[in-house]
Amino acid sequence: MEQILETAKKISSMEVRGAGRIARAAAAALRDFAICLHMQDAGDFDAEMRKAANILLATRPTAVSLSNAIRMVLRYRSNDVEEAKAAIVSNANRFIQNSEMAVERIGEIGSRRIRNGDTILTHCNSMAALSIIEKASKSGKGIKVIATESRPRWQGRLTIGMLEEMGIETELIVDSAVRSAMNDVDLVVVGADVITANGSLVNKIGTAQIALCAHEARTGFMVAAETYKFSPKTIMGELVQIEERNPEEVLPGISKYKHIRVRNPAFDVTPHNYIDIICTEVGTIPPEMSYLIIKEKLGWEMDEAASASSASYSHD
Ligand code: RUB
Repeated sequence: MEQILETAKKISSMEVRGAGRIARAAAAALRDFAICLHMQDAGDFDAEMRKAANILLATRPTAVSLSNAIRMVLRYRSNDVEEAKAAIVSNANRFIQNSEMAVERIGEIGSRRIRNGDTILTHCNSMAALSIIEKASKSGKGIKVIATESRPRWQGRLTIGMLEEMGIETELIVDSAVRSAMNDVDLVVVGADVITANGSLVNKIGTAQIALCAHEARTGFMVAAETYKFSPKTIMGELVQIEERNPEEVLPGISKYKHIRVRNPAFDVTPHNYIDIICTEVGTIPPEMSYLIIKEKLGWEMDEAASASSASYSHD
């Protein structure tokens, strides 16, 4: 279980972060764990895999990519340990490969909506959003990017490092400068931690106020989201849990204050009516079509979504 605990630690400490990367890391950890498990009894093997899955699931409560990846990897039916292992390895490898291809495809599709000369505003550090920006630039469009710092964890600094590598002209702004920058922005492009059944977006804290500003300024708002970022559980009416992180991330040394409480929600909810388009690997969709992605692309049955709502995790 050591590798699982190590991956879990990397995810909860945010050494591995971003919904897509988290999902791929969890899939790889489950695959490697299964390979190393030496057991004869299929029931014992299942129980160990479930235990490992639950450890990974507990790391970041918001990212649905994590639970979707885990369900895809552990989709096997066998009473033979070796067969179960083979299925897990193949599921995990397929998930990782498809996930990487999805980010590429999103870049190709989403970049078509970017025009020569556009200024793009992005928030946090999203591989899917950056894929769109990179593809637009590589296709010869002269674009400029405005990136937010993304307090308290400064993911914007990762973003500007990547944009620097891509050779794209970029301005870094503090999160609270978004409204004053918005008049110069042609399109907002952000990633997603979760897309709900009604098309709302859960993403890095601050995304909702950017969407509000964009809406008020009549600036387009595009979300880049692989289909495994859509949440089947929300079909059953379940609300997305917003991760509250350690207050020390916002105010180091908080214990010296007696009367101060710090809140540190990591994500917020952007209502679907502030989103123009969601760019997925299967095409761009209006947020209202999210329900269909969950039903048709993720292939979740209603009873599966219902059981996922009542249990923290269960495999097929
Ligand atoms: C990251 C974040 C990203 C999404 C999408 O939050 O909100 O916008 O996860 O990222 P954190 P990607 O830094 O807290 O993990 O497109 O890379 O999956």
